[in-house]
Amino acid sequence: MALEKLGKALSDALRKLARSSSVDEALIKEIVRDIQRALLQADVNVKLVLQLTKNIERRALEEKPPAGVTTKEYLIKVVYEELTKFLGTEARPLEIKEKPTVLLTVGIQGSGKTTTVAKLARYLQKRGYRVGLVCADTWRPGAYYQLKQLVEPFGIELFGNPDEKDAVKLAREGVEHFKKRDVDVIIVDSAGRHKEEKGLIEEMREISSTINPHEVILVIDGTIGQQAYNQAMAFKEATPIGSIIVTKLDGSAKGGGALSAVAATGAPIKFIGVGERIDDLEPFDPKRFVSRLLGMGDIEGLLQKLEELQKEQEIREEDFEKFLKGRFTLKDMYTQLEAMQKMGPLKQILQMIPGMGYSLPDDALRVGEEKLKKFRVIMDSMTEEELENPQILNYSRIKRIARGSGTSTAEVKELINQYNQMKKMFKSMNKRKLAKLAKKMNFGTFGGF
Ligand SMILES: Nc1nc2c(ncn2[C@@H]2O[C@H](COP(=O)(O)OP(=O)(O)OP(=O)(O)O)[C@@H](O)[C@H]2O)c(=O)[nH]1
Ligand SMILES: [Mg+2]
Repeated sequence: MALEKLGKALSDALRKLARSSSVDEALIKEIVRDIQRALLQADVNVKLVLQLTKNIERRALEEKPPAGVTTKEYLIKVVYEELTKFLGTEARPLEIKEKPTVLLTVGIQGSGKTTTVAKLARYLQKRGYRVGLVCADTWRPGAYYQLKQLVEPFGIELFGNPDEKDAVKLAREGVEHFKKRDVDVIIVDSAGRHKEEKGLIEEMREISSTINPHEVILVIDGTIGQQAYNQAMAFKEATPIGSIIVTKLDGSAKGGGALSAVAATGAPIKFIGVGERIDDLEPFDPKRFVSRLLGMGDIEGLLQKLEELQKEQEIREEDFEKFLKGRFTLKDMYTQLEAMQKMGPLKQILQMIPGMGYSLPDDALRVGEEKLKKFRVIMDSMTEEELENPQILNYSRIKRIARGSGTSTAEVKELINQYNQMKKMFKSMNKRKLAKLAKKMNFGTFGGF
């Protein structure tokens, strides 16, 4: 696994949190220190570490977990989110849009280009693409045979000429060769002649201008740790079509430093290399990477729970704002009933406010699915005016609506009753109570309360 040591140190910190009986400031500080230590040991840049841990600490101390989530759970989420952000947040998958898509790999000596080219070819082949490889490395003795040996067992086509001395010419010929042969993707492996960025970028420019690749992929050796920042930055500035693969993240103590440094440049990391075998290449997705790194199988479940709660809160927040403005129409009632049918717990939440829960009849908050459907049908037969101002619903209107919706006047009256009941209920909540409720639910302030 990639970054095993870092992962262990981070999950130890979170386990400490999970085991604690209560969460206080001292514990938060201790956990933040553990995380700092773990990251520094993985060669993550000090400034980045401080920024990250400051964010975690601030959020842990300031933010309140939403109703239904424990402080511990919420803290785990904060750590997870900040680490994910630290590594770029969103996955940036490799896209093959055009046929053929030409990819050029570059990287300093020994970074893992040739191995990565073979891995990438295999990765794409497994996904149904026909791949052609071009060995444009005229520098390293046996470069062509190295790549050939790697991909031959998989029947991946390779173009090269061990006797040719001109790398640019070789690259151009290779691309032309495969353009005639109906491949989906052409990957060019370049020479690792350079030990530092400057020469590397010059060579990249030279080859790029001849073959016009769709994407240039910089292969960075993950064992160099935070030094990866300079390479990634120079590369990012040199080409707008650049992406990055960080290799050798298996067993490297400094991999965390390399990954975070590259992410800090904003250059997209598309894959990571996690071993010497041809299948040891993974698409890089910060979210998945972090949850695996933290070794928490159920973190996904926890995140889902939090996400759902957040959605519910958003619905409620809107509703409360509306009620506070004193408007409650039949349409609102319908939305309310629909929402409550899905989420249920409003009554439960209202009960958290002293002196609030007892006055809520269950029926006022929940109706069955069948009834909800019937209400919908009835409301479809009402005019806009009636929906907005239900108090104008006199007997002749009720009769008309019942006829129009194929229901009875009793059913229309039931709908009106339901409406009146709910309206009364919301009216009976005074503003002070609502403000208290809003505070309790961590909604912030409403309309100046
Ligand atoms: N453990 C591990 N080793 C890797 C990984 N990627 C590459 N290597 C090893 O790194 C060494 C160099 O890999 P190459 O693919 O030859 O590197 P290169 O950049 O093509 O080298 P030059 O062409 O000479 O610049 C080889 O021994 C690879 O097996 C990886 O993800 N994990
Ligand atoms: Mg090579």
